[in-house]
Amino acid sequence: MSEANPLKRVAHKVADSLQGDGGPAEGIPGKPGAESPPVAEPTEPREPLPPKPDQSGPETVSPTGQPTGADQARMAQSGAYLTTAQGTRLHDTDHSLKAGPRGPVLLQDHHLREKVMHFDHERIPERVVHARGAAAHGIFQGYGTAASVTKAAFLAKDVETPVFVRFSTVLGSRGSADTVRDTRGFATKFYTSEGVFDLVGNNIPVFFIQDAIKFPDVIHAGKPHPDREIPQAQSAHDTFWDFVSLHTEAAHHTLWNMSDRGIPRSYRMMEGFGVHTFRLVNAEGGTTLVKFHWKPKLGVHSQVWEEAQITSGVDPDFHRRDLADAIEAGAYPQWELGIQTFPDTPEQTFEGIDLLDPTNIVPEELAPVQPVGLLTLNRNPSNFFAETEQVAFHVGHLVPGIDITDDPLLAGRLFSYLDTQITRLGGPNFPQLPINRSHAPVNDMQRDGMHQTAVHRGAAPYRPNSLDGGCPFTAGADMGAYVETPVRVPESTKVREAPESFADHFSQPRRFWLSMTPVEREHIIGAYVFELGKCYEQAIKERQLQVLANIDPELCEQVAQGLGLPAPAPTVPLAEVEPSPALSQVGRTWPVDGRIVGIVTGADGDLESVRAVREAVLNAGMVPLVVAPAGGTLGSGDGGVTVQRTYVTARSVEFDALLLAGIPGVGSDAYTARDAKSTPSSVEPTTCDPRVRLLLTEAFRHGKAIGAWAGGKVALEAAGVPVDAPGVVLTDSPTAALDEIVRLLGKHRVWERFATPV
Ligand code: HDE
Repeated sequence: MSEANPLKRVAHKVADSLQGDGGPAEGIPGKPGAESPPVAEPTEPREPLPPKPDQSGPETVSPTGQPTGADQARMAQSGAYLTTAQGTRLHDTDHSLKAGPRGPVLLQDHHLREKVMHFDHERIPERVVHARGAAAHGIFQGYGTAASVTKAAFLAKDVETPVFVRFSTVLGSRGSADTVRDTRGFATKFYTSEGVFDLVGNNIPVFFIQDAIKFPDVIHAGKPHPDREIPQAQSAHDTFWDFVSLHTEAAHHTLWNMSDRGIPRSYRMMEGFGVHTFRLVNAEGGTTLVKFHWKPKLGVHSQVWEEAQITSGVDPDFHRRDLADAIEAGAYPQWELGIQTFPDTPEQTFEGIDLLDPTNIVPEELAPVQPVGLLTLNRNPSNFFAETEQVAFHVGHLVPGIDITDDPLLAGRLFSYLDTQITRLGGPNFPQLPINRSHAPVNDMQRDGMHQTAVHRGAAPYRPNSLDGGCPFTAGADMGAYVETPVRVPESTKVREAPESFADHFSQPRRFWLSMTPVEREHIIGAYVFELGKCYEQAIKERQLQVLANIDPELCEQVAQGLGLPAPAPTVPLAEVEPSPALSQVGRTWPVDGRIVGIVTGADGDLESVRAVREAVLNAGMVPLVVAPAGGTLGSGDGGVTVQRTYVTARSVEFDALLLAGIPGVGSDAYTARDAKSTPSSVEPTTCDPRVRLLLTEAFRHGKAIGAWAGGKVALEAAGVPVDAPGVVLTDSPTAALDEIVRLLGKHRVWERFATPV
């Protein structure tokens, strides 16, 4: 890779931004080791700072029709003097007004009351589902390849549309951990020239239920038990498995959750799916049924279960941090938007698959995903509350060229997303919040209501009128109006029933199971054994085993064995389905950009090789993190290397691969007598610090590549890592080790290391 390679620059920046606790932060005032003096609290008022560009909302025009710049400048915290909410300058905000320094606080302290009153109301209700999330701004660029099936302007060739994307877990509260086993939300707001389009999808292409009327039930079952409010952000409990074993339509989604898809490595490495079938409309009025897909440029990768569990404790913000760090460093994550297209026939089926059933996928081998545009996330939010928390998605935010189908799950969502904002955002005016504002001019005749910020003009907010010159007028389809597709509604009778085709609950999960490689199946079995093993009720475990038997007897047998229960026989004929290799995450090679490589060294480590390998990692577009016994700098002067993690702060889950530079731990100052006491007697304590041994054994168990040279072999042996195991690279030189590590990382994990080989 050449010097000019932007990835190299990016990796350097990531490495710098991940300084962590490692001592001198060059150039950062106030940090030890920096050249400039520590920053003192400013005492003199300065000229008011200009508003930060990223503090203004994404909109170009306010609901009043005024440019919003001035308004935003007022709201941004950019002036020199502290004021009350009414703009009056304050002279003290640290002391309440009292009758003497030791006397009672006076009720007349209007500043105290205003300040505390506002604080008391800072929280809003968290989302009833998808409460925990992280988001980023970006750009979507249309390829123009969808022109024959949709007239949507933002999909036209080279059209650039600003977007805001929020990723989330479903079950956990706002403060829950990122790496729990769960479905992930993948919601995108496109600020198109024709109004806002929201694609509110998940990282799993199917859903638990076929009808929205069951949504409260499935969520009640998945959320913590109502008496003790435990467990948090988990599906491993009785009520969840009670519900899904009684509603066998959930078998497919649940199987995806139990697969590696339920524990993504990073938001940047997840697919996204619109789930429902949508209807696209072209300029001539022709319609096509489609399923939306997001394909990550970095590939689809996951953690392993033990790694995810450790991460939940070590770094509950793992995914949030990963996304923000990557964007801050300029390693912008990218996804291609793709569509699977199907003829819009009255049956709305494709190759026998009911397109209105959201528990179904259509294998990519039958309907290839055709790329229609590129999403790049390139800016972090500047205010979590104003943007990530206040963003309000809605499946009914549609633009001309994109229409809905009669999927009964989608129908319920069309109600729910507007409704929920009334509670969460306090009224009907949430479209006026900066993050939600359309970039197309808004002229909607909606008036008043809680939190109205617009000062509407005109005397006649109704149509038709003669007082406001007849404005506003409605437009035709040829003028960019959204016109519902005139779809024929079948003649029918009012019933509470599902179509017969919705009754097949097992052939689709069976296809997923058959498409998995042996190692992925092993992970799925482990996940079921874990989750059902956490249930107390025997009847629930037995009922779920019956579901598994109907998917695949081998899957059922293995899980039953883990639970110590007999495996039931299938109660339905096993479906004859072809596997879909596209569903497997194993077997392909992906870019290694932004992968984190830990370079572990000891106090007496080989500084030369640390330097060389660090440079080589950067040049490969990855992020090196130097791990040493203590923080600070290794070596001195120009050749000094900053330590980013110490033996105390490093944990294997942060690294995609490890390199051992020298013999970690020998002679280390940090290796104290206290540590020695906890060292198992069978291991010679002077050969390797126990924390390095933990790093190595975990990385090894989790299928991560490990490179070593010179004395590194001693550390591996001390940790009990077999030096001839797959993915353990022992070479003469650091750079040779790295070449092999890059090759291994392209496959994400050393899959051969798991008990069941690929
Ligand atoms: Fe949602 N869902 N959902 N959902 N959903 C919400 O809307 C709902 C479903 C999804 O980052 C809520 O603003 C119903 C499928 C995402 O802000 C709520 C049904 C899919 C997000 C709601 C579903 C999703 C939500 C809660 C069954 C994938 C987070 C807060 C019919 C295609 C959006 C909010 C964000 C959020 C209702 C099923 C995705 C209550 C009734 C299927 C990514 O309105």
